[in-house]
Amino acid sequence: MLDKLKTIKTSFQQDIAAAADLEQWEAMRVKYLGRKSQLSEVMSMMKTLSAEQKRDIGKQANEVRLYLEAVLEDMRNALEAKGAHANQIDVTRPGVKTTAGHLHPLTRVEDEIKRIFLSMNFSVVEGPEVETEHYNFDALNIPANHPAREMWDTFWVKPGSKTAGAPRNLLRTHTSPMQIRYMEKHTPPFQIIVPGRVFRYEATDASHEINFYQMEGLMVGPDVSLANFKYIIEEFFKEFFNDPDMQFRFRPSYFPFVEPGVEVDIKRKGDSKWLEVMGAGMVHRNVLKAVGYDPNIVQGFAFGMGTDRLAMLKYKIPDIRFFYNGDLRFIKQFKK
Ligand code: FA5
Repeated sequence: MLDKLKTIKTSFQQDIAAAADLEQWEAMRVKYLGRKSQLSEVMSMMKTLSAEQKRDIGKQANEVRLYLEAVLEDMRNALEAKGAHANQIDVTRPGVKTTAGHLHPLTRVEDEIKRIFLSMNFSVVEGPEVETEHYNFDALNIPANHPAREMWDTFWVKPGSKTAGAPRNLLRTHTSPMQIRYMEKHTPPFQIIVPGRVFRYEATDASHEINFYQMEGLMVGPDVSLANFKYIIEEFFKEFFNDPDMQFRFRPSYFPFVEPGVEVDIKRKGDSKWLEVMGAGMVHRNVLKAVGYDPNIVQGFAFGMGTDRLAMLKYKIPDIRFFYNGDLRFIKQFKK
């Protein structure tokens, strides 16, 4: 047994010199100190020995074990130090360029619109995308069966079993419901814009999506007039398109929640045609009354523009669907 212990030690000394990495070190540890090692075989044979032999051989076996452990420990420290060194960063190597993300063009345009209106003392508020029929239509002077509902092809939300019989929900077809929600809770004077996503159940083409963005505007107070609207909206467009000489046309139009209603067209430097950019008008008396205002004391204007359409005009984008198809070759062109 003593011989065996000696052999273990010498063969360990030869083997260990060859351990070049932590993996080989681990194999070595298992071979010499593991449960199936020769050393543990010697240990397990001890019970067959006399008490005297046990003391003597036990002592020697223990010494060998301590020796193996100490050498292995030193070896591991050395290998780890070497490994750590190998992982150090070589600062002289050429760097790998990191690619940072950037804002989607629609977000940029929305931010720009907000910036201009904030500078004119408007506040930004937002509303829910799933709306009730009441806010999207009825409260906006568009009762059920009113032919004007045809103007907004609607995605209706299927009522759940718990909501059966409750008023119908829908995906808002415009940001105008927020006019009502805001007026119900606030007292004029105020001026707000409402950015947001809207949905329409219609066929898509180069200028129509089923999901797009609008920017609503609402200003209410004593003596707010169409002339105020004209001034504010002209200031906005001149700044947005950076074109102080652009031309404007205010055409009569119809939306049930405004009276009179107008459609705004613009013609920028270099444009050959008039471009339609928004619907607007003076808030209808019925709408003011329905939210508890006295239309003889406060008046207001409201407008709604298509954020996507403005982005298309600003960046000369021929097809609205580019915004939504996730093609990075398109999106990446809008890196600042
Ligand atoms: C409205 O949605 C009214 N709520 C606007 C309004 C607000 C009028 C306040 C008066 C007072 P209209 O359906 O025209 O109106 O839509 C407004 C704008 O949204 C359009 O001028 C257009 O720029 C954009 N738009 C409409 N349909 C689509 C579509 N399918 N895809 C992309 N943009 C659209």
